[in-house]
Amino acid sequence: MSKIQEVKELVEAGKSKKIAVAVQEALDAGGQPGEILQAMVDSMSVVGDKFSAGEIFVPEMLIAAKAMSKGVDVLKPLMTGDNSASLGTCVIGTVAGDLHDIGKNLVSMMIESAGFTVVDLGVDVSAEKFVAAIKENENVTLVACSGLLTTTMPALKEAVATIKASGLTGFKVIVGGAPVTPEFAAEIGADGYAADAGSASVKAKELVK
Ligand code: B1M
Repeated sequence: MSKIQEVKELVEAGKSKKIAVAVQEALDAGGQPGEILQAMVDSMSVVGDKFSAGEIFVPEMLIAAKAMSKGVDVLKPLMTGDNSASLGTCVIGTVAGDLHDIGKNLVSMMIESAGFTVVDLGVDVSAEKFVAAIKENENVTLVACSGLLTTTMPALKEAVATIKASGLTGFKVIVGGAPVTPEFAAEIGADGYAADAGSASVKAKELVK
């Protein structure tokens, strides 16, 4: 079995204690960080499919997520690149009612590497908390809201509406997450949308230029 395949299987099985070593071994065997990350993202899709099929339940999803996060920790220093540019501060969070943070953390990592200072509010972030963070932090040029559940899409809408209605200026709002479409992003008044972490960093730079 290739080292990358091993990483994939360890994430699916939620083996968080073994994952850091396996990711390092995959790197040592010549695997590229992006390729190893993609393997872990693919594993989470498999986990999601198994959950949908009733083959696994929430605890198994949770341990797979923990394993993936530990694997990402090993890759992070290799993926953040040159962040000497200063594009201001990005306030990021997963919206109210939503506890999914892996995608948000990847977006955060890529946005940081694009040259933003990132203030990560975590998960289950209320619209008011986004607004408070924009007020509390200096030079906020970007607000990034993530949502992974169809049931929290209204919370995304509320976050964008509350941020826009706050009267605060000087920043753009980007939204994303699996159920979000460019049409939905436009409909709720977001300034930008991205489908994945890589395109989020490209869009982020575009928005603040
Ligand atoms: Co949940 N979950 N989950 N879950 N979970 C999904 C999302 C689901 C699709 C699984 C399924 O049914 N197949 C489903 C949602 C269905 C729907 O809404 N249509 C689901 C469900 C139903 C639930 C619960 C309701 C289950 C329950 O309790 N019965 C519950 C809800 C809890 C809550 O949030 N209130 C729940 C709970 C959980 C765990 C806590 C156990 C765990 C999350 C742990 C954690 O994140 N720390 C979990 C997990 C792990 C998943 C799956 C398996 C994996 C998510 C993930 O990390 N993917 C997921 C199935 C799946 O995704 N196929 C599933 C990998 C990650 C890299 O991708 O997050 O999509 P993703 O991020 C991408 C893009 O979306 C995008 O870029 C990222 C990187 O490329 N992106 C952005 C994300 N944010 C962005 C922001 C941007 C731009 C792009 O700009 C700001």
